[in-house]
Amino acid sequence: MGSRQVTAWHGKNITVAGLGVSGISAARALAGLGAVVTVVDGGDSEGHRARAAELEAAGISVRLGDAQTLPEGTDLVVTSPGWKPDSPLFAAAAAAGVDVVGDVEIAWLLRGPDAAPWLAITGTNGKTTTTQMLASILRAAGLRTAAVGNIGTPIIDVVLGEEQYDVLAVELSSYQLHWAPSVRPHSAAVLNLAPDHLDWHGSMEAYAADKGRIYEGNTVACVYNSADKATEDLVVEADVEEGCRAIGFTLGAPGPSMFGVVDGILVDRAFVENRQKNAQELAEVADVNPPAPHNIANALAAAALARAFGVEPRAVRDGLRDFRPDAHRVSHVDEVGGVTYVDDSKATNTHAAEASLAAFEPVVWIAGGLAKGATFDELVQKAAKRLRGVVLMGADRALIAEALARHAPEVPVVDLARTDTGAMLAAVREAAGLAEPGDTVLLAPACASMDMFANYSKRGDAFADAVRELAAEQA
Ligand code: UMA
Repeated sequence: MGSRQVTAWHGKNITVAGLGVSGISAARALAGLGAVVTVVDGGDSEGHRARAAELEAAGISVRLGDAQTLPEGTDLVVTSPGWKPDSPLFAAAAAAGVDVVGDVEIAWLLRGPDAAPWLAITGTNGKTTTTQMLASILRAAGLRTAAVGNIGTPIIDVVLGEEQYDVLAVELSSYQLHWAPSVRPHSAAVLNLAPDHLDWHGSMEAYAADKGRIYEGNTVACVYNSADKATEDLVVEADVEEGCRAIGFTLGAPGPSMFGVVDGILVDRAFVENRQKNAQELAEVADVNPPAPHNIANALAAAALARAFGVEPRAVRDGLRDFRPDAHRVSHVDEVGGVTYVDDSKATNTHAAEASLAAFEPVVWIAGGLAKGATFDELVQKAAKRLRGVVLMGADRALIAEALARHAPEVPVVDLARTDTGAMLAAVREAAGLAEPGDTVLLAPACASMDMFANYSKRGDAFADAVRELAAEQA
């Protein structure tokens, strides 16, 4: 596998799995390089057909409604990240002796000799925010950069585009890392590791191993979270270039070769002269938006990667000050009748929901959706004391209800069986009924959204709309 078989694209029969963001990018790029491309997708919706028509107009074949059969004569399969490794298409590829790689692998193989190095970020939570913070810091340093990857911009588009970059801030999901064996970032960070996407990976070990690939071949720094030993273990196991250093980050005072916080100041004790004695001040905690503990950790990781690339301290401060978080990440929506409504629709797993529940008390929690193989006992145990009440919705809500019955039987729970478009308004009304003035109603589903919404941002929008409707009703 790898460059040996996939660098000569011309005339190769390449099957692209998935007609989504990454599949379209890969198909166009490979067709542009002279490959004979067929895109296959299990879906056959109106949206799929519209996208297929666009590709077909560019001479690319598309087969909809069959995600299983390998097109005859396929030399290589290039998959979108969401396809599970045990998909029947890949079994057919294996049986035919055909390699499967991801679009990120293709992007890596397509880089020219002067290509911009990658500063890569993964982790169960915080990776999009950290990637954006890093890009902001790099820009403040006057570097030409872009935030790419799982964040939404396919890396192939940037690697083959006309714009020149000095360095890329690359968000990589565990899925992308699984399908990208050759990627060798300049430096990389694993922010944290908690059970997520276990239905895709099969086990926590397999999930961690895929995340750990991000450290392979790093040249300057492997950045880990000193509060999360699993991330440090991945550094120890990685095969890196000679001289590459392990750099930890901590919310406490840093030791040598670490980033941390001293008296409200973010400091670097890694990329300084005489790190046994010296520390470099980078920014104030107040420069981080918002200055919540998990986000300070994100800022430290971004700072560590930027400093590994040689960025000056002042640019770290300026970049952090310039950064504004995206919507649906612990976003304040409104206050209605003395109750604060907060949208953390981005909390699509238990680890993220735990971090946001820890920030509010008393809290009425709106949760549920697709559990992705997760269990909820630990989360409910940790949050139990803060809960005024819970409103559950979505496909796997029974799993959360069972955990609540086991660990917080005294907490009132509303089980909402509705999945129609009015369901979120019903959930917000139920939550308002449970809340008392001074409480927070928090949407932190601990689950993915796709059972009821197109994505987490649509779920967050539905929540904000429902809160506005509630405010109008009570005005
Ligand atoms: N499909 C099948 N069969 C399957 C699976 C999917 O036919 O078994 C088809 C679907 O019908 C659809 C297409 O494949 O048409 C979708 O492919 P995809 O799910 O890989 O999604 P893309 O649109 O290519 O977007 C992907 C990432 N999606 C996933 O990893 C699920 C996007 O991350 C990423 O922004 C984009 O590539 C560009 O790099 C999203 C995400 O949710 C934000 N990521 C997960 C996360 O952050 O937790 C990992």
